[in-house]
Amino acid sequence: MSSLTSLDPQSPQARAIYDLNNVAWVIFGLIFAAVTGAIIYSLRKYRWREGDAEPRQLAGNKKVEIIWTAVPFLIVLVLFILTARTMSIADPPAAPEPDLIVVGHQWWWEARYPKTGAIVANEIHLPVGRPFSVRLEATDVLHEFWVAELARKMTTVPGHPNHIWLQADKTGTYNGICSEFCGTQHAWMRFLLVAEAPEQFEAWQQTQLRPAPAPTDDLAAHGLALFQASSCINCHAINGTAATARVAPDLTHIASRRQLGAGIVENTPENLRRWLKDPQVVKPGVKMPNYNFTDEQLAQLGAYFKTLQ
Ligand code: HEC
Ligand SMILES: [Cu+2]
Repeated sequence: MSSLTSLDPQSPQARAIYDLNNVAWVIFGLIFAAVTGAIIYSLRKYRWREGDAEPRQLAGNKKVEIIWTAVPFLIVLVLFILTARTMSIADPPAAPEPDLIVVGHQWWWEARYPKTGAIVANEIHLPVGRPFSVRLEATDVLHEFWVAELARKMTTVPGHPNHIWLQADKTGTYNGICSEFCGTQHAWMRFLLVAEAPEQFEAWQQTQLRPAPAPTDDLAAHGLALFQASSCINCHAINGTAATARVAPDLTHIASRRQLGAGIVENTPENLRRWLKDPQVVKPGVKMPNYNFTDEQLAQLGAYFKTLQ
């Protein structure tokens, strides 16, 4: 499990930003040293001594005025050029067709792979070492998609798609967050970004594309029936059942995911049970109602969700 830092870049895009940051700090350091040095020098050299006459006045000195206008201008110009160059590396124009569409919802992330039709939530996979063109959307309010080790931040705006490039140099799991306050559970609007070998990525995608199998045991069959009879299907989709709504996370392969509730708990049978018993206890404010299920119903739903590998 990796951390959430932009000081450990793991992609060409993130490295370009990191390098710019370092150059900027060197420039700021030199300015700080020069200004502080000049102040200390002047304080010592020109301090008032007994018998000193009034010092020579420089107001309106053309040479000095030109120098202290030109030097800051040049510094800003250098920073501007470096930034523009970084932007061309970190953020080249979007590909004509996105590889991935990520949609911010209060408070979870939907990810669609338009080239295959796979739709997942909160756990985004990506083949290692190749740039992915990502279109960013939102359904409700502003969110901000940020995988600190891999790319810049980018706001997701309802009705106005944005774009970033995502790439990971090394296989592994990277943490992502929503980085713009978006309501009660903004802090738990996290996601995992799993970079894996291309064959593994393809296999994962094929798994995600498979419809849910029909349950084979009684308990799970009751779970599916309960799911379809309750209002779950007004919000959730399970491929291969009557549920096709896109208001909430796709549950077709819920059992294959590592976390629930956009990172708030690990996806264990016990946590899933707690979630279904009362999601408001696990994630206060969450946009899913409490159904007051009985223990028997919770066991049925649990048995069914376990089959959704
Ligand atoms: C009003 C819409 C709505 C209804 C109805 C609803 N849910 Fe949800 N559900 C959500 C939302 C939104 C989330 C994601 C919340 C979050 O992470 O902030 C969610 C999350 C979940 C999760 C966790 C998924 C994940 O990947 O984190 C499960 C499991 C779940 N719902 C099951 C159910 C079941 C079972 C029912 C019916 C008994 C149901 N939901 C009814 C909106 C709904
Ligand atoms: Cu958000």
